Amino acid sequence: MSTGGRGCTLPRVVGLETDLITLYHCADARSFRCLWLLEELGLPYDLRVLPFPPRSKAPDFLEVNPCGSVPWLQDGPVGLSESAAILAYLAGRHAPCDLAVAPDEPGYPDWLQWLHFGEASLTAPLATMLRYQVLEAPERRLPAVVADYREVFLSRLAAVERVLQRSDHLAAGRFTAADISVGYALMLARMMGLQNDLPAAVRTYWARLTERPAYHRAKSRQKQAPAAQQETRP
Ligand SMILES: N[C@@H](CCC(=O)N[C@@H](CS)C(=O)NCC(=O)O)C(=O)O
Repeated sequence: MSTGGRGCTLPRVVGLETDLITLYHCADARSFRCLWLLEELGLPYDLRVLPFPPRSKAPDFLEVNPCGSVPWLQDGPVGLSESAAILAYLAGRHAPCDLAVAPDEPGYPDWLQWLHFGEASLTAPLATMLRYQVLEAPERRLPAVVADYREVFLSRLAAVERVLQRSDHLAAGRFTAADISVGYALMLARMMGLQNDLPAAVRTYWARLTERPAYHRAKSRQKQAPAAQQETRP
């Protein structure tokens, strides 16, 4: 049993502790969430940075993750491909546990909500925008779809703003993996030029998140990959 960190008495699976965690990643893709969390946790890990999109530029990766998407986290026999699930898994299983919120803490429902909101409600519309604004060939780009999903993203951000007007963090009154999940969506939104559309409380929150040393370590770690892997974006 691990006893480090707040409320952390989670059982560990025999065999996992000795295996080096491997994270398959593309620069600034959703797998950045997992990279950031690994840096927050201070765990040793092996980072494999792939060119984007891996399904065409690193086809061998399909043998690891048949979906061809990043992240892919390998921890001994455990393989996971959903970034929010990976955050919950790592934060719950690897001490210190302040980055997770335990089921018996009052902030647990909020933690689950924002952990998943960051991906399902915020990043999904941004990914649609990115596809039809940047990734598709010019003749397949759809400005109307981009405009619609921009509105969807901004309207959903109002829910985040409401929480941040009364709290510095999204759950349990402390920095947790839920902040990483939503924080990544804000990072992507800024990369897509939406920084001036973010509400004031959200901008202040983002500035606070980027003060975290682990965020900067994650940014710098992904740059240490070979130059050939740096040329692409999600
Ligand atoms: N819901 C998944 C989405 C994973 C995903 O779509 N990742 C993108 C990068 S941000 C990707 O790998 N796209 C390339 C592809 O699917 O071929 C998550 O949260 O991890």
